[in-house]
Amino acid sequence: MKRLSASTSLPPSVRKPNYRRAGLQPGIVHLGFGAFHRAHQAVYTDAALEADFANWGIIGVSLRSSDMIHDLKAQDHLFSVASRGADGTQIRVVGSLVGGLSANEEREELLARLADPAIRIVSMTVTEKAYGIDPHTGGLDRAHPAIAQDLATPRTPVGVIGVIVEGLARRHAAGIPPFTVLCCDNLPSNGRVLRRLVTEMAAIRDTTLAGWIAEHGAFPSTMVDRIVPAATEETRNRAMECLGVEDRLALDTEPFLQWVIEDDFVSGRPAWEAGGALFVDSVEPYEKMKLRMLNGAHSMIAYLGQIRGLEYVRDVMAVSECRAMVERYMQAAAQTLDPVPGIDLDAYREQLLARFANPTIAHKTRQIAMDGSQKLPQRTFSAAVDDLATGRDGEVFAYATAAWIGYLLRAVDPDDPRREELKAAAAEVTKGGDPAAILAVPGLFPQPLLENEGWLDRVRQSLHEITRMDAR
Ligand code: CS2
Repeated sequence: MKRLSASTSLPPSVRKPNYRRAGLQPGIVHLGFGAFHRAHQAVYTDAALEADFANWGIIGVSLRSSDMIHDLKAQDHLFSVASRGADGTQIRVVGSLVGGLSANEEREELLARLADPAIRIVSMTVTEKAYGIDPHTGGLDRAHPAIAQDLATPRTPVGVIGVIVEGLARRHAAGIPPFTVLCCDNLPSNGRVLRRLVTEMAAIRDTTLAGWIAEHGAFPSTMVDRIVPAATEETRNRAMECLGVEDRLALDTEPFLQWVIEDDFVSGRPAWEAGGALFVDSVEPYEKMKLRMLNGAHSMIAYLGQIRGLEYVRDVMAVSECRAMVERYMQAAAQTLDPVPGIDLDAYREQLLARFANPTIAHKTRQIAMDGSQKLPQRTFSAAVDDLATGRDGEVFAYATAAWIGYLLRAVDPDDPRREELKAAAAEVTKGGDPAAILAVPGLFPQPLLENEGWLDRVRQSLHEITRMDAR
């Protein structure tokens, strides 16, 4: 079967890059070339290049497996994104990628690129667990495997922070301005978090380097949103039917997409507003809204789905008592927020409910259920703390917490970087029937929750309910 390439003649219904792609030079290195990046930042950059052509091509980097990079290179860096919703399906072939690197196979090429003055932005989507954040301090976790390795051998880094610091060190040594570091993961104040991790690691190497980064670097915070299920054989087969050629990087996603960015870049940026990106002074209110209302509800749906044997988010939304719980969750989460400029939270909630129920999107509850220890603190526990602080009872957050614990009790091997601790704690809970052992896992639950007997009781009661339901 022929592969998608620059010479493929695509059907007229497929939207193609409408700019001089052959002349496009790289300006961005993106770490974490996965599905989310392809359906989000790559699409926004495609729109920016169409509206205002400049050298902002993206080099996609995989820090772990190299398969997708091989596929990218074999397809002239092209791939398709199908947005599927009530109005049917729209397919777009994205042209904003101009290169691909596998960090394992091409580490030196990657570091040379990061030191190239043409690269002005380094963006990333590497998931929460990759950063090595110490849950107690919010700073660098020196025990995190990649952090430990990159502190020992900083010139051949393997982790995201080590790669950024070595890239910046080379630029500093060569007298080149730093690149802007653009974090696109679901972390609160992600730019601020990144600035701290990068300067902390740099300071361990060389305080002059750290001072230079602190003074001249930029780490804008961003809020990113688009539901992008992991691609399956079915995705690729459907893409083949629509394109007439094979696309191993094809994706299905929803029509909705959103990007809110702090406009703080060292050496310019693409005209992402052409794709609908919103530039603001402070991303925090948007980020909090999305983490608590979307991601928090998403995690609860994932655990309820896993417990009830429901494969997709849409299946959970089709169970009326689950849907009602999700709606209550979103309402309670909204009550913990300050007003978000330009956003009506009721309308936002209604839109989320419709997005989760989208019948054409097959988003696996198993995919969202992973890495709970890295996700729930900012999605659920911080909202519970704020809810209790205003005199409310934190009930839905207790229920969501119990759903996670219920999932841990039945999961044989939860997909989580802290799986060993969680498995040991879950075994204790199974023995004694009280969730205390999970609540005691260090650095997970904020102190105000652990000190609130009423809330802890609610977690216990909900866990009883949930495990009874499980038994049924
Ligand atoms: C999800 C997110 O997997 C998860 O944890 O909650 O990936 C979610 O789909 C995105 O943040 C939506 O923008």
